[in-house]
This record gives sequence, C-alpha cells and structure tokens, in this order.
Amino acid sequence: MQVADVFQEAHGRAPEGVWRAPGRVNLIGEHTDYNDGFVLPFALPWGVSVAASRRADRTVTVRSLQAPGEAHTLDDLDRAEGWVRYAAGAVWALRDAGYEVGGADLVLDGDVPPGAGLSSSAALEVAVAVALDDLYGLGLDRMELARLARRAENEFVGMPCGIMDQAASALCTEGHALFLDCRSLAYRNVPLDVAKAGMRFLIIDTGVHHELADGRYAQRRRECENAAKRLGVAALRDVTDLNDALARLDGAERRRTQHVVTENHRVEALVGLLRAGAVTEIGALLNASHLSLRDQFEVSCPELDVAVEAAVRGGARGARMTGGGFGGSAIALVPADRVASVQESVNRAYRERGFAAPRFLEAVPSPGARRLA
Ligand code: GAF
Repeated sequence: MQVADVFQEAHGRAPEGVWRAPGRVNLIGEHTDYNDGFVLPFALPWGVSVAASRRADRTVTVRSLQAPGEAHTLDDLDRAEGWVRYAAGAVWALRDAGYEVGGADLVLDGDVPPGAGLSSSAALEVAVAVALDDLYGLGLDRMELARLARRAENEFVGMPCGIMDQAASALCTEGHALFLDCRSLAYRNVPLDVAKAGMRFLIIDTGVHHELADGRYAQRRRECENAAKRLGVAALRDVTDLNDALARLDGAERRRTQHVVTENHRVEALVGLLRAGAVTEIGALLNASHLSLRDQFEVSCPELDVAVEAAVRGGARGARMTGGGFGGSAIALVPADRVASVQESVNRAYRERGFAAPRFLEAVPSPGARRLA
C-alpha cells in the first residue's frame, strides 16, 4: 500500500504532501568527512518516503509501513526510542535552531536495505526535515538542511557521524556523484554515467550488521583528533607533508593519518578521472582505498575483504568497502558483461569461507531529497 493511502487510513484525510530522501553509497573518501576532508558519495534508488501534514498543536505522530500496528504520539520528543528517534531528532534539530516548526503527522515508508551501511538513518532524518521545511515554509537551503539532519544524528541520536550521509541524501542529483569539501561545504555534482562506459556499480551487502554507535567509530574519530593535535594542525586535512607527519607519529595515530591523507588525494584523483571521462580507469583507486581502510584505518572485516578480493578476481575493475565499515557493504565497478561472473566469484568465496550468502544490488546514481506529491 502506498504511503499516502496509509496516511489517509490512519488520519482520515489525505496528507498535505509526500517527500522522499535517498540512502547513499560512497564511491570514495571514507572516514575523511570528520577530518575536514573530501568525499564522493552518490544517492541510491532506495530511500525513505514520508507522507506528512501539519497539526494545530506541537505534537508529532509517527507511523511506519515497516512497523505495522505501531503508532507513536510524541508530546515530548525526548521520549522517542528506536527508529522513531531519527524522526524526532529531525524535528528537534529544526526547532532547536529556532525554526518555527509546529506539530506534524508523519507516515514513513523506507526501502533502504537495513544494516547494509547505505545510510537508512540519514535518509529518514533528511526525509522528515525536507517535509517539515516545505510544510512550514522554512526556506532552508539544502546544505543547511543537511547540517541540521546531522545535528539530529550527533546530538539527539548520539552517533558522532560526519556530514557525508546527510549531505548526500539532501544534495545529490540523478546521474551524478557529490564531490563535497567537508570543511568549506563547497560541493559540485560530478557526472557519473558508468552505463555509457559499459559498466555497472555493484553493491555487495555482506549481511554483517555494522553498529557504528558501538564505540569503534567514535574511537577512530578520537585517534584522528589526537593525531591532528600532536601535529599541530586543526584537522588531518591540513597535513601537507605526509612523510614528515608520519615521522612524528606512531601506532594507531600514524596509521589513521596515513589513511586520511592518502584517501583525500584519492578522492581528488578520482574526480579528476571522472572529469576526464575516464570512469573505466578508477578501479585502482578503489582498490587502494580498500587496502588503506583495511590496513591503516582498520575498519574492514573478513567478509568485506573476501567480497572485495573475489569481486576483483571475478572481473571487477576495482572494489572497496563503503561506509563506516565493520560490516555493511562493498562497492565494485564491473563491466556489464562480467556482473554474473563477479557474483559467482563472490558467492563461491563466501561458501568456501562458510559465510552466509551476500546480497547483490545495482547502484545507479539517483536523485536526492525531493517532493513527490
Ligand atoms: C558513516 C558516517 F555516518 C559518515 O559520516 C562517514 O564518517 C562514514 O561512516 C565513513 O566515511 O557512514
């Protein structure tokens, strides 16, 4: 059933509108956003739709097609728990920033594969924020909206993420990746047409549930901040002489710095290739990014490593883990006529290792947040 129909059934009237915000996959630029660096995500066809109407009071009600039978009425946003907290957080962030946001009835419908590292939570936050922006005529620009959605996640949900996922959901455009400078927040939508080059982006969902809020993500952030402090720079983005920096660091801080600095270079190099129309040449950068995340940043896991290695063996031009890591998904660039052999190769490797079968999805650069009706 459509989200607008469920709204009608629940509230006895049609919603004032329906909005949608997508999940994302990151092509390259991992664990760089909170180091003031560069990222290059693109929006996915999967996302969260929200049918919504204003209310005369300040109460927020939330339902979801994925949680039939549940109806949450929040007079106090702080009471929200579980998935409802992401919606409540978006309302909180707008109000806390001083925007006049009254009550709202929200009905959500999400189809981002959960736990796959494809930003279902950012999609939810941005979908609610974009709906409220329109309903209450706030006139937010999309970057401000992304910043507020990130605040919802940082300060309300309690996950210390960077801005990448919310910015991707809010700002991506169809057929493009988003090249974002996470310090200045300057961005460009870079054309990304792999189909024209006879290629596909394949997402390999390992099925290993990643839990970013479990402390390891926050620990990586702290290590990066400590390294920057020891080097006397505001953020690892500011390291200009990598050899000198590495000579002054040791242990985890040294490895994290090596990853972040080289990853920023890889993002810029990859954007250069895209702008030169050389999308088929980006594979080596994807592979190098994965090795760096595995060995220097230490956020991969056996299922991701096996997926990446088997994808390349099966004919992918390049592959890497994507997102926060510790599970979730890998992304591979695959010639269209090798998709089946890549899948076969990954399936076989998973069977040999005794891993549960992975899931394959095709990632097509899709539109960012928008009003549907
Ligand atoms: C997660 C975070 F939410 C992002 O901000 C980013 O740091 C990413 O991990 C790693 O690149 O998705």
